[in-house]
Amino acid sequence: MHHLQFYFMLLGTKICLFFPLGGYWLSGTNLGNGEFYWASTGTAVIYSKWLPNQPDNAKLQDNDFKGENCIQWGIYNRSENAAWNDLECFHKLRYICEEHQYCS
Ligand SMILES: [Ca+2]
Repeated sequence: MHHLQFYFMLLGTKICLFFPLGGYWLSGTNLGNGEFYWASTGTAVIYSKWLPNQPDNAKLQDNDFKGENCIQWGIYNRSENAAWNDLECFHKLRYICEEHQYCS
């Protein structure tokens, strides 16, 4: 299992008060082949925590009706846990990176 996927399994709890408006970019995308993968490694997204009715690849005027291709992690209802949404990739959001730490 990809480390990032493991972290999100652990983080599937309430993270509400200090969550930034707009949430975070994960490195997940489906650009290119239609299936979601981690752009940082090219590996498939196995674990997911989509909001209800997501991903919806919404084709809106804002995205020239081209749909949504990047995974956003956000909170849409303060009573709900943070979850995923597919969103147009052009938005400027904070992002979460995976860092490898090595023990000596
Ligand atoms: Ca969406």
